[in-house]
Amino acid sequence: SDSRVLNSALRSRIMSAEEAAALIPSGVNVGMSGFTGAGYPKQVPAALAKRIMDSNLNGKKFKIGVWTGASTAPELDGALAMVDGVEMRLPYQSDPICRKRINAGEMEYIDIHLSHVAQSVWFGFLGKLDWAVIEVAGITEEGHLIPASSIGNNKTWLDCADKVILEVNSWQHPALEGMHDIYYGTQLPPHRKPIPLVRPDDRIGEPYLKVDPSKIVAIVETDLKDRNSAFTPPDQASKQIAGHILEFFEHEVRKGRLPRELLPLQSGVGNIANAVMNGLNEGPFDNLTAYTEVLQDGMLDMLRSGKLTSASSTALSLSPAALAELYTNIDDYRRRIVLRPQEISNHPELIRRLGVLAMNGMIEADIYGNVNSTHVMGTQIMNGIGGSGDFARNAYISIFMTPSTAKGGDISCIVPMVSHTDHTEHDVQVIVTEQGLADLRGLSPKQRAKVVIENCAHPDFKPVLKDYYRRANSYAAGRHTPHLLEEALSWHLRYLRSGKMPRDTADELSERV
Ligand code: 0RQ
Repeated sequence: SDSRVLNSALRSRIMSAEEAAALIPSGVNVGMSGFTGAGYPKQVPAALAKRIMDSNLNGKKFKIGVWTGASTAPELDGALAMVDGVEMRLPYQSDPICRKRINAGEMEYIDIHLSHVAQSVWFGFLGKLDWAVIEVAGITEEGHLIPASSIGNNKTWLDCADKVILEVNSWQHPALEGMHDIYYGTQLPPHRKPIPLVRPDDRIGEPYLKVDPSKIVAIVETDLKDRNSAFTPPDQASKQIAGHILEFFEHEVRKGRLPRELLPLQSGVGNIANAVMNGLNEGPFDNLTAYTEVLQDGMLDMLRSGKLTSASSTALSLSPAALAELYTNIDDYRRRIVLRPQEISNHPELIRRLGVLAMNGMIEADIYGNVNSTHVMGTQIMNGIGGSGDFARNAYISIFMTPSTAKGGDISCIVPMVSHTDHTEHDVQVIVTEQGLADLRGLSPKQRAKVVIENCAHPDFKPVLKDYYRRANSYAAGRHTPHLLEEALSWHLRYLRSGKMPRDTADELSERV
């Protein structure tokens, strides 16, 4: 047969998704594969969701803890959230149904730095991991697992779980074999050693995941595609943001603070991040490298054009068209792309050593440079911090970017005080909007405020921000980081009450009366 389960002893454990899902009891923690819409299990979670629904209809609550690499797709997060089957979700999600449940208070969610997840499990900080459900591209004769289109936390899930279910997906291209680098040298304190990676494309591990075969209770054969959506062509604002970043890099090269081939690039999720890669692809820099966690279409374009010589990531977040290109020229890409566990792709030691240039999206920034990446109006989770904190804190230069306004111009993304803080002023060096770029290195809080307002705020909100800052600087109790505490979050309150943030001073003053 054309089964990808080549190990004969394991072949006896092949069963249907329904049979496999029937083995998982309520109340357990399940580590699942998946990072962005890549490499997540596609049949067992859906079969489990059906079982949970039946159980709920019979009046018996059935809930599990769901731990992943990062976000997944409707077949996993959507299906389990739909039937209210998730007690606790971690560490990153972006599914609309899942998000709704969390914001309605119906699902617990812990937002953890992606590099912290694996070690937190090893330390025992998150409780017991009972089960693992992992998608792989195949099982070798020796019983090694060929990883699929993402690695995420799979190594840790396979090592720590008591019981393992594998989905062997024949849609995953067999030529992925050899692209992965699984590092088995991580230790726990006080026995940790330096991780021997000094260049972004170094291979320091093995191409396969290992698992104790006695833990494998089920193998489900599938043939279903990853769901990564296509990117929209860059809009005007994204192009302007990309332009400001390119200009900044050129300036840094001229100043001798960056080499001509820059330093390894990290680029976050979404359309703006993708647009910046498009900009770099047309820009003046050559022989670039990437040390990142998601490899989106823009980076693949740069690998194809030769601008980028190599890329290290934990997941392939490619649109169907880009994936087709990858597989057409897989023999070339397999040598230039390395997929690693997320504890390595996002490792602070390695990000600091390599001097990564971190570029991430944000929801809002305040005038002093604090950044909110996760919570709309301070309380509603969007996705999660993901790897943005791993990179921002340890980068050579950490850049955060956003259009200057959201929701058709009713919201200013530059505010007096962020309504939730993910990245403090100490971890944020550059803020970029379509209006311009604020380089905050070497500036005190008051100096920062002037540059952020002047360079990044939208003209509709600039006068009100300037007025806030002027009054704060005159009346605040302390003049180091001047704030008017009764007014600092009034912009968000105003939006929640009236659907608009204040645009001019008269407007703002009438609100306060
Ligand atoms: O919502 O679609 O409902 O209108 O937020 O905003 O402008 O499309 O931007 O796709 O780049 O996402 C921070 C969410 C930005 C992302 C965030 C609303 C806006 C829209 C999305 P709608 P855009 P992006 C590596 C790094 C954290 C994780 C991270 C993110 C939606 O970048 O999740 O960086 N980052 N990981 O309307 C209210 C504001 C708003 C706002 C935007 N100020 N107020 N709503 N929106 N600004 C990857 C991983 O870790 C896996």
